[in-house]
Amino acid sequence: MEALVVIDVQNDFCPGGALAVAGGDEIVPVVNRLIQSFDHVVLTQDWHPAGHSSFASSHKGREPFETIAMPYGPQTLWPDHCVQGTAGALFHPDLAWTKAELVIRKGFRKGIDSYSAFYENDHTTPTGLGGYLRERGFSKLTMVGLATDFCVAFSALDARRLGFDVTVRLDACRAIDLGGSLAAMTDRMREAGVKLV
Ligand code: VGL
Ligand code: ZN
Repeated sequence: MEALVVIDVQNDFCPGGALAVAGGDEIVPVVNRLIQSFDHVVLTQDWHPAGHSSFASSHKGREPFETIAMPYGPQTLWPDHCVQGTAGALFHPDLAWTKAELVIRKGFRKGIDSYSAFYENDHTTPTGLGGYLRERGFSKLTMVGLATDFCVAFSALDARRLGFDVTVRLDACRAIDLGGSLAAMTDRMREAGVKLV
């Protein structure tokens, strides 16, 4: 069984948003066509409390896009984004989300970020998505969304680690590309056996 996993197609990751990904809104019609063509669709939603530890504003003297050491490893700092209950955290208004069978929220613990839809950034705290998909009998995942080199890539790598067959549709993704992150994460995905199409 096969599912489409739509990652973080939210206002703050689209032009005009707090952490805008270039061309982020361009994927919406492409993602909508994929949603139509799949029998099963799952969405993720980046969902941070105000004052989240991944926000540069939570660290005195730090600027967005710097990296700091957190107890669980290096963490890139971001502008405040996808704050729970704000307009920026909502799905893009044109995203055809009604068909989704599950919306999984991530990044809701103040002290740890979660790029991956499967594990928080300590790479050990599960979100529950792996168990959900396995229990429902899904073995094949297609992933799309924002951003290619962060939440999509870490989700795809974890899904491979959990034994799923994973395809990333790059035409339905856009990247942040911070310090070569797109090339680095594309290589890591390919090495892990993610099909990039
Ligand atoms: C994301 C940075 C911070 C993403 C989420 O969805 O790729 N990136 N939070
Ligand atoms: Zn985030």
